[in-house]
Amino acid sequence: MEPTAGIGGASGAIPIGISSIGVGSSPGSLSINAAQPHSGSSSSNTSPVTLVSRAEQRKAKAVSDAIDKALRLDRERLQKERGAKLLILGPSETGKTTVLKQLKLMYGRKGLDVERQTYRRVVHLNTMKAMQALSYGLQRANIPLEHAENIAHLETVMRLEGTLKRYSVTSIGLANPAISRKITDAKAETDMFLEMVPAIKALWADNGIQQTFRTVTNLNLQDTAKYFLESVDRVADLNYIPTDDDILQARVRTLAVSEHVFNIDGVTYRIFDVGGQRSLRKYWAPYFDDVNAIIFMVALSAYDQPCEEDERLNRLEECMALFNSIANHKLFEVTSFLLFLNKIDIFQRKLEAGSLVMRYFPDYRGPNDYPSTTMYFQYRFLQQCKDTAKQVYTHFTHATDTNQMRVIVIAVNTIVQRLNLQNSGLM
Ligand SMILES: Nc1nc2c(ncn2[C@@H]2O[C@H](COP(=O)(O)OP(=O)(O)OP(=O)(O)O)[C@@H](O)[C@H]2O)c(=O)[nH]1
Ligand SMILES: [Mg+2]
Repeated sequence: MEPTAGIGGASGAIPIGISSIGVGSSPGSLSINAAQPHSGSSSSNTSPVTLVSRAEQRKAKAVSDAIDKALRLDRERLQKERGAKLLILGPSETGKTTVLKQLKLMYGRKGLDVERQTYRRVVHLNTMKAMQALSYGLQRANIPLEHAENIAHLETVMRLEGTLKRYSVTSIGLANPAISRKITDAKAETDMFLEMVPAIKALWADNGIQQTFRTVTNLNLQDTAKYFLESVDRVADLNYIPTDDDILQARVRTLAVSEHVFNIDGVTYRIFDVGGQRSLRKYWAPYFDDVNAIIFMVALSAYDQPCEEDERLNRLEECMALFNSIANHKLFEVTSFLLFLNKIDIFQRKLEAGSLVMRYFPDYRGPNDYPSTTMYFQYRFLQQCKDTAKQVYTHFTHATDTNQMRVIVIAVNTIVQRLNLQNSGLM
């Protein structure tokens, strides 16, 4: 926050000089100082000394007003030019890019139009991967297919493993040739999807796959699998164009840090989206300077899932450890923290289905309901901050829900603006 501190220092220096010629010394207060050296002289006193003094006072005030105005304009220009720098951090699959998509929808000039066509392929890949994961799950759990004729379909889907791997590492707008090489063949991808459609539809309608979906855990299934599997006819249409909701639901791993500029109610934000996988976290550090605010994303629904990179670790425990290292980082001492406890829709569904939080967090002894369990997790996260005075603003979010996110973004903007003003000495 170097420039901000600089601004504060400059504004502190001006009134001292002015006060020496008789103007109030508190920054921003430019009233004529009542305790002047010539105190005692009444307004009817017309001695030349007083007249000169009054003229000087008026002049001093005019100068001080002009300086003050110039400073204010300078501060505003600087803030506008630089914008508030905001990082969206957190582990993989917690919803960072989804929040960014919502910001594009709400404040971007073109919404999600720029990427709309590209997401057609992402939706197709997400749908194929979802059915592939279910087919493997069914085999592993020895669940029989309801209709024997679907065995051929199952084999078709499972044969795709190698091909899908080649196509499945996708990230939009990447400059990395090793990765972009894998996603260049859009037509082949679409053809592959269209060939698969009959198999996907037949299998999704089969009770064996439905049972797998409901009962088998650790399927490595995306949260949005059901959404796309129920939309196969629509997304397989030759004229299919992804809707905003499709794009919000679609999953693409972020591999490179990207910067996006938004104007939110008159404030410019430079927002950085990062890749959350462990191997990508080393690329975060170069962006840690002069950060005004951090949104730290947590997938609350991951409380019963193992960590992707280390099966022995609980995903939420790993997320807490990451929050600990970010929240206590020396470069973020004056950074505002916004903690988004996300995916509350899935979290709530899991609780309603009878999944016990204390099975994964044995120290939790409270009731297995939404208010108590969310309070517990919020407490666990806030406990990670060593500086107990540090303000962390928590929001329980459903990042794919545009209406909920709109309200939250407005609240976040208000908080960031207020804290920014405080830090720059404007409040
Ligand atoms: N149901 C539900 N799905 C969500 C929510 N937030 C995000 N998702 C979905 O979760 C998946 C992962 O979200 P992303 O935004 O790509 O996750 P990320 O944190 O950017 O992941 P990386 O880029 O790998 O770091 C996407 O399919 C989203 O649609 C939520 O609140 N509820
Ligand atoms: Mg992402």
